Amino acid sequence: MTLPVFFIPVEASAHAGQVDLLIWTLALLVALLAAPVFVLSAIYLLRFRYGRRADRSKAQRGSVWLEVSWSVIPFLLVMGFYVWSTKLFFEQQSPPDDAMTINVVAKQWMWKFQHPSGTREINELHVPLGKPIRLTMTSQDVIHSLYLPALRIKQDVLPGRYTQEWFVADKTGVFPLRCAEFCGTDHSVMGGRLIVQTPADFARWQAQAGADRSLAASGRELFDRLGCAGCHGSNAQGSESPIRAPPLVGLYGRPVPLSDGTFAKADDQYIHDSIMLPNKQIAAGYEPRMPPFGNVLDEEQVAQLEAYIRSLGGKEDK
Ligand code: HEC
Ligand SMILES: [Cu+2]
Repeated sequence: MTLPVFFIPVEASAHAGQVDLLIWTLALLVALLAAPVFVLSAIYLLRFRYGRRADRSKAQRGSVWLEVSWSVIPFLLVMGFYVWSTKLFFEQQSPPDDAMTINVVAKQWMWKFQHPSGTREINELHVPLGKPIRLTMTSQDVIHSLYLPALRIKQDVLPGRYTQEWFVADKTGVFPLRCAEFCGTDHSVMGGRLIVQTPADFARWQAQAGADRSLAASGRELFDRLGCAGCHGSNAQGSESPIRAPPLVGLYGRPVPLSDGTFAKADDQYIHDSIMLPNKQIAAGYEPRMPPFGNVLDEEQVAQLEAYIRSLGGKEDK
């Protein structure tokens, strides 16, 4: 429900329409509740002002029913909005399983995007119409926030941690993309464009943008180049020498027993931390002998290694 109001951005997803409907309904309700208060205040202020000879003999002493109703009715209304907005919030937290994952790395002062096909772009994000897209985001330096006004979504992007947001764009076109968290000198120009294309146009763009090597293939190449294979085995099957390291095949999405007796789920965050800060969580039955790669790799490379490890099996990734 886009009202023709100049300061409201266009809606480019069904979610955007739902957010607007919520906000407009809330605004309307507040206006309906506030209007009588202001109007009656003004009338009474004039009518019973000092020195005016109005009839003050029939002053109300209060009414239990009135008081109860103006407490209970707004309470129920507010609870209704609470349920409504919470439902929207949870929908926005849970991307569907068939979502396409695009990795986002924020840094002072640009946005970098990596598609599963391997295509990379800076400050521009091309997506196909009608397909669920999940953005897995992290920062190379300070806190940023990825804001897509046309989709009514905004999420902080933190160093050392993954956050996500997802959407299904339902309108082709070019929409603004912004950083919404003050992040230094050039924060104000840290933005770009979201470009929503029909699936055919998107495929054409991807072909000419040179998707020569998938994210997972780049990860595989890094895996060999960085010597991960030396410990984890050439196909990440695990090895006994020189240092015994766990196999990474089938790791993704699985619960991993840790040396302190607890379990961790091998999600993107776990794999990220296993590479960058290996001593944070030690796999049970192994020595903490893996060197930290936190100073060696940037976030884009970690995303490639993760894509490779995901491709080795475990939970499907599309
Ligand atoms: C010197 C040997 C060595 C090298 C090199 C090495 N690792 Fe490891 N890795 C280990 C050991 C030992 C463990 C188990 C102990 C731990 O959890 O830290 C491990 C654990 C892991 C885990 C967690 C596995 C699980 O089952 O919980 C991942 C993921 C991983 N490594 C990825 C990598 C990647 C990617 C690289 C290359 C950038 C790499 N490793 C390089 C030895 C190594
Ligand atoms: Cu920023």
